[in-house]
Amino acid sequence: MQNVTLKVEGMSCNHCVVSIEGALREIGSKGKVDLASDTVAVEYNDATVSLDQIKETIEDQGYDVIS
Ligand SMILES: [Cu+2]
Repeated sequence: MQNVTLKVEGMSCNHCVVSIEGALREIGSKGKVDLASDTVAVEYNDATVSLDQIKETIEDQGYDVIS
């Protein structure tokens, strides 16, 4: 398992949390949004999901991955 914490812009409420965490679950990873620090902590298996895929998944929900 790999762990990464991404800085994400545009998350503001519980709806954002549900969208992002749900989308990450759909690609087989586990995300935890922290609205206070604008970050998403993601746990994933890099044999099945790439970091690029994770970033794309978050951006597809309408948010900007800063780092
Ligand atoms: Cu929201």
